[in-house]
Amino acid sequence: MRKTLNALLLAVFIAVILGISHWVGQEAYSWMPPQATAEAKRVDEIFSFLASVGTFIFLGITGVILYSIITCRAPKGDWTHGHPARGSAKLETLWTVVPTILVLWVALESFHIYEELNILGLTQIVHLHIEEPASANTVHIDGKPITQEIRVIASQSGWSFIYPDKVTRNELHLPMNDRIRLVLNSEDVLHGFYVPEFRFKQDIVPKRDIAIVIDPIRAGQYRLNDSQFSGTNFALMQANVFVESRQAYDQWLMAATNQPTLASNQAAIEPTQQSKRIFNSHWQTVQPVEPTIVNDSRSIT
Ligand SMILES: [Cu+2]
Repeated sequence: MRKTLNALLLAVFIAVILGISHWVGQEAYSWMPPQATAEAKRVDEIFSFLASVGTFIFLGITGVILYSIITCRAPKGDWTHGHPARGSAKLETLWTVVPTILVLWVALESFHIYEELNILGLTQIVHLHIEEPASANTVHIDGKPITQEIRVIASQSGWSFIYPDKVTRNELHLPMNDRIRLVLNSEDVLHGFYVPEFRFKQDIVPKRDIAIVIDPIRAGQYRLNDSQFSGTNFALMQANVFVESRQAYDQWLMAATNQPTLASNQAAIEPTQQSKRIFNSHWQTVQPVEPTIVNDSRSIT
């Protein structure tokens, strides 16, 4: 009778913590910034999965500890040592096999999603000849053609973007529901391309092209940050990112005046401002690079 009761209790306990873990996993989606790319959905799925698994393990262990405290308490005044339960092969096997399976599952699932994210890294990059009709030259990845290639140039401390029309601009505009390849490169030190809503964080290596492929799905304005400590002003190394309809994107590309202008660059402005420092340390700092000239087709070497 006692055994049946325990088995029933265990079954109910497992069902309850499974329910709670699933709920926490669903809640985990709301802990993240909005999903602005199709890739973000995939990343959030694994995050949600890990949140569920973590919750299940936490509740499972806490439940067993509470059950032991309640049911295995020594009677009042009994100060003798408890039975030294060790060397149970069944328990040891269970305790080794289950986590191993879990870790392998998470590893395989993560690798699968990583593969899907098409982070091409330092592999040989076939540059698209954008001006040619899409059907002729675009590289097909899982059936969806890449329609745009935008070069992202990082330098201490500013971003510039080279669009298919070979003009540099200091804002990243992306047509929605198109598959876009961003080719990242740095002019000086290591930088990091990071847009939280895209769930992409990609390091940028000086003088090396690294490509990532993204699929923006949510219109809006976002902020590109530098995820690497690339010098004194790395925190100021930010740029506006716009995901918009194809039509709006084309209009922006067309409308952007070709009047070469100096890009706004907070890092370049700050040293020129009157500093409010209490004392001058006389420490040398890395002078930020000159702001990029944007809307200027001459700047492409
Ligand atoms: Cu940087």
